[in-house]
Amino acid sequence: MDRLTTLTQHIRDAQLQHPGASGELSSLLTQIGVAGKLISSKVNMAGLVKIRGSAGTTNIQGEVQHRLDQLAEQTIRDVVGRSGYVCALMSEEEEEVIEIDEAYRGRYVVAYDPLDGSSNIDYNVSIGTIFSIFRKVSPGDEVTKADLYRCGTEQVAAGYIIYGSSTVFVYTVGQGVHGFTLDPTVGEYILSHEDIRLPSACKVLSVNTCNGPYWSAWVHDFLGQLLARNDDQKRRLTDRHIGSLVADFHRNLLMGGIFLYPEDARSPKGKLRLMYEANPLAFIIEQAGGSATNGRDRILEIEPEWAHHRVPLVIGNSAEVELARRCVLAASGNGSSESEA
Ligand code: AHM
Ligand code: MG
Repeated sequence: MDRLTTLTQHIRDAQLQHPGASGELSSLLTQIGVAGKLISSKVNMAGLVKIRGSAGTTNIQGEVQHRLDQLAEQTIRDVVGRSGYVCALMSEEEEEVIEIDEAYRGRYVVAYDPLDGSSNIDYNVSIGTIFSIFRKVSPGDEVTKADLYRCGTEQVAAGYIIYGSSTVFVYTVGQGVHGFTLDPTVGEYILSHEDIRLPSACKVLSVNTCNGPYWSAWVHDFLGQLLARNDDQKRRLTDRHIGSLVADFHRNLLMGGIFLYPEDARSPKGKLRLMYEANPLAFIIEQAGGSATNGRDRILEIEPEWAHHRVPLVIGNSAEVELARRCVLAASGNGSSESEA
């Protein structure tokens, strides 16, 4: 019989490779898993108790907050914020950085999107929680800018929990990417996707094509080159787009594919947020053998200006990410995009 591995065991085994480690990061990841279980149960109850619909408020991004967004936010604050392992939280739902009370203060900073895929929340479509973890760098108890606004290369862990047909926790601490499916009958995450590697062929294209009228020329060039791979003999690429980044990313990670949300006339700086959407997924995709760019730079090397810094995002198979970069360069008059990936 195959041996069973729980999330807690897996995190502890990873920690054994760092004998000097305090175990706090392992415990923090476990607590994020607990928050994920609580959010998962609320998501599953959404049609049964009155937690669907708009909360009648908007967040810092001007987006409508759903009641489930707020429940997920409160759950993370209660579980992770009082875990004793974090000194600050940065949430999509909160304009300001949340400094943790002295009594609970620990050594880590967590940036998170409590419930990604807001536009799908009320329609039984997959949504998820995304998180990124940094270690506090400045001495003393005070949380400084140097602790908060860091490049993605400094992340010590990142992951997401997807609430789909099952609930899956995916994480990396820089030793590969691993996925665990929640067994709801016992409330435990069980290893189901060990050492995920991005398939070498890019089979899926995920983009909101209704933004076409607002795109820059390079996006049309890029998509034209991708679509030209299909001919009457063979469909090499197919379109799959959910509209929940976390779900689109998860499917592409397992199938091989490219997701893009480029800058456009409506969102000149891009729509997605660096610290709690692009950075954690970029860490994961690189660990799985892929890449992520804003069209010019590696996502993980972009310096955030603030918690809600937005970036264009192209993420997935490296050859296609590189093709996107060439299209951007060609559009700015610096080379040709033509030698296809
Ligand atoms: P959210 O964090 O408020 O849900 O916003 C981010 C979401 C992503 O999950 C998704 O890729 C994108 O917004 C969809 O945006 P659009 O509706 O413009 O296509
Ligand atoms: Mg989001």
